Amino acid sequence: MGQERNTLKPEGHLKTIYSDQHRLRDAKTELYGGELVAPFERPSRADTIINAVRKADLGAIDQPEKFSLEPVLAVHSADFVAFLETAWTQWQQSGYQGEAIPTVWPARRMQSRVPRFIEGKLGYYALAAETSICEGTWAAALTSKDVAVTGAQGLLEGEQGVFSLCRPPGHHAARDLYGGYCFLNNAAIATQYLRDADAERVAVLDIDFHHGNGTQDIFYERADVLFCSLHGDPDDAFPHFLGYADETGAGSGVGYNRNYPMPPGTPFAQWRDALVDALRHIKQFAPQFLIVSLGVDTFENDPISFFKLTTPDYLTAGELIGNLGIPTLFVMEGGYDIEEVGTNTVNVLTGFKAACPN
Ligand code: SP5
Ligand code: ZN
Repeated sequence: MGQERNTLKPEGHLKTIYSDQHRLRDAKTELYGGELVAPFERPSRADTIINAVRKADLGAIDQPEKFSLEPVLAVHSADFVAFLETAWTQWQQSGYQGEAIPTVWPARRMQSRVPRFIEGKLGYYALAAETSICEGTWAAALTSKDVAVTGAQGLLEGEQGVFSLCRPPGHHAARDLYGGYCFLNNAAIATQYLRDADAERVAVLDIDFHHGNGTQDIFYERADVLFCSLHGDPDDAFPHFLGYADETGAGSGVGYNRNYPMPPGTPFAQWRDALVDALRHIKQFAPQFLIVSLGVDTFENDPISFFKLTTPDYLTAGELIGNLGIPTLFVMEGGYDIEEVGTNTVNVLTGFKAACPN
């Protein structure tokens, strides 16, 4: 394995989709602990990851193709997309000097109308205030979506494993909500794209430290998409208002949503048991494709999270996923320890590749 670079899908290859357009998302501020700090979700994350991918020689690294808004509008509302597209311009026109941060929300017993003024709009569409909107945010989000859809296209063309190095991440973005560093839900867009192609059933496994509230929300009433998420207990961890174990789906989607919330200090052994259980349900569901929302903020040194996974644990996690033998798209989500984010991410992919050659 390793040095092959031809177009014939050499054994053990795992294609990566990447664009340096992610750098257009370079906010100066994140509201954290009552201060405006440099964002944890920063361009150097993706730079570190792509360097680790190159070093590991996993397979070809391709540019994304450009897709229209059609796959986006299959999971997000048109008014939300129009808001994201113009939010920065509207904010600037209002005369504010800083980055766009919401300050007011449609809280309990208030109205759910979309206000005219940008400050009201921000609160209407935001699920959290830490994610500043700035110049370039929308352009980067669009490219991140292209990276995900190009990866999904790879699965349709017969790839067994593809890594979409998306940035900004996506799993907190719901049908009409942004926040948690996310704008468009790349994993959900890729999932729906596969459904609209020839897949009857698609499973989404979310192993980012945070609950994938956006992805859960988008597919909550559907039996054709199984969503499983391992994450910090929302009692203690962001996004706090979704991700409990009793959220099992609604309507025809009952039984097709599984949450595995875990407490502060959770070690790999406990996390692995949850992963094995989720994988058992995914196997039973027998999907044509698996989407993995891949965050490595479960790492022991992650600055904003509280699980205790170590670098070699990610190899095991990748192997367990690869043992399923299902064509898999890895979509990058979180992971904020800049030192190890590349190695930890590549370890998941390497473990997958070893378990699931070809
Ligand atoms: C994609 C992704 O990983 N998004 C995460 C967004 C989390 N944003 C809010 C973080 C608040 C963290 N508070 C942690 C306190 C630890 N001392
Ligand atoms: Zn996360």
